[in-house]
Amino acid sequence: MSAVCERIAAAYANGPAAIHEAASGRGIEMSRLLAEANELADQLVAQKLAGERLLVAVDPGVDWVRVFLATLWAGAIAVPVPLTAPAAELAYFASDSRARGVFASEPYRDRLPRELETLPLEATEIARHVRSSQSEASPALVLYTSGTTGRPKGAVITHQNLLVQTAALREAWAISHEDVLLHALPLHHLHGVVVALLTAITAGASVRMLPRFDVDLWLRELPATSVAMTVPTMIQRILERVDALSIADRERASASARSLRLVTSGSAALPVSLAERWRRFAGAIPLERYGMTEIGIGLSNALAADRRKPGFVGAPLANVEIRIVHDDGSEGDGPGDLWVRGPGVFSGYFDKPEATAEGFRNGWFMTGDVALRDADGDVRLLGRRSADILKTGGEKVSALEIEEVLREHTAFSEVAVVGVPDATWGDRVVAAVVVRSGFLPEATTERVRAWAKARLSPYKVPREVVVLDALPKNAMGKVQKGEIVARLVARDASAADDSNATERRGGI
Ligand code: MCA
Ligand code: AMP
Repeated sequence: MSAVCERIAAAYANGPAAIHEAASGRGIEMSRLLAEANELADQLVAQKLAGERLLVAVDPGVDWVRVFLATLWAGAIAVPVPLTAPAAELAYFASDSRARGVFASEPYRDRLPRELETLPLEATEIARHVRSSQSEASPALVLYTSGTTGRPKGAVITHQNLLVQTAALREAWAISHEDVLLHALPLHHLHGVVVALLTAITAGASVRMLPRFDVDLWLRELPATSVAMTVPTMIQRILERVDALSIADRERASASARSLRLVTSGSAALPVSLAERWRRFAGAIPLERYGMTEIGIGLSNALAADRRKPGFVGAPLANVEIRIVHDDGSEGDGPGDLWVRGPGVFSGYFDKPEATAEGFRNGWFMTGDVALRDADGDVRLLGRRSADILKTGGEKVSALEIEEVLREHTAFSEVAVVGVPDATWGDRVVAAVVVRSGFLPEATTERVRAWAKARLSPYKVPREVVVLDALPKNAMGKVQKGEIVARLVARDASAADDSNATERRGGI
């Protein structure tokens, strides 16, 4: 048995920790769930699924955790997929990962490829117990992540990666069996599955899981929890909701938030103004940390609230080494490219040795993020090297992947997808299109969104479509995305001025 599996088994040997589903009210003690996961693991081994990739399209909750732990025990490889993905994307994940089967909750079965064997969510027969034979280097998870080229790639995360990453987080954030984690993150990302769920589970903690992020449910669960993990869009949504509450309800919510031991934010930059608004509501700014599917969490602010620096992502965690590499190749404090090395770093992209080789230089993983280090050793992120990698609501999307899909639309002769700075989403995904002659410029946002939703996960679907006479290009014919963004930012600013002026006039 791998060390991370042993750690989980030991964490719940005795004790009342449990998983609760916040929406359904269903709950189960972890010791019972581990026994069920063991039985399911035996069945997976008997079905010769050890070492095979198995898609997980299951609602977050008790079933999800059972299935995931069973794949770990069995030495199978879980491939959690986004539950909102359309059939075309699910078919891609299934074929790219060469999945042998799928665990699926009822609503997702019809969208999954028919040829994939559906696996039971709990053991249906008693199989002989066979000790699983996975090693520390065995793959445990494949997580799909977008990059600058082609379609999403499956990052292979090993049992050792899980052990190292969760140990570093338990230590840095003092996660223990006394904690109750409020879990509202999607489980097809490292953030939801490893940083949040597995870190709690390896600590013997309890978990209260939401089926999806829902502000009211999140606020209702707050008093029962001690740790919550978020992305900035969630912080923004929670504060918007809180502002709309009655004074008494707002004070109650604020008291619950103040009693939390820890609230983290990551996956995208947390604006300092938003952190300060959170401080006014919850008593401390969120603990901001930096991570990536390929490396786990690399940098984190201090647990002590008074040592957290707004606008910074902190210093390296245990077992993480960083390098900031300047344009001339020298190493220093930046600004420069952030490289990461250590036993938590992933083993490569599934079946894509060239992409894996391109991601590393002399054993260092090149994150693509640009960083600056201050005199205390704390890191500030300045953005990404590539303008084609966007972060919308903490979801990484590739502009190029979206452009590929939009080019299939018969009305468009040219397409450029850009990220426009946005208070809610971080980057707002906008498609600038040129309409073919003979087609009416009726590329309204709603129509294109409806068309694109059949082909792309909802968070990749442009939130806005703007029709241009021509895309701005340089002398070499390269589309000037920066100019498109600048025009849209100027347009948004003047629209905001107009509406402020209208409000002022209205007030007179
Ligand atoms: C939903 N919509 C979005 C997004 N999410 N649009 C753009 N970007 C998004 N991220 C669309 C929906 O399709 C819908 O469109 C409309 O917005 C409102 O949907 P709603 O259901 O209200 O949204 P939501 O459920 O509140 O989703 C917002 C969210 C979610 C909770 C912020 O996007 C989310 O869970 N993000 C977290 C992603 C994450 O965990 N990333 C970690 C990766 P319509 O109205 O047309 O139907 S990074 C990572 O793993 C590393 C290690 C790290 O550092 O953490
Ligand atoms: P993903 O590939 O989805 O795991 O996203 C990883 C990327 O999210 C990183 O390379 C960063 O660009 C971004 N990211 C994660 N945490 C932060 C943060 N605290 N501030 C800014 N960007 C972040």
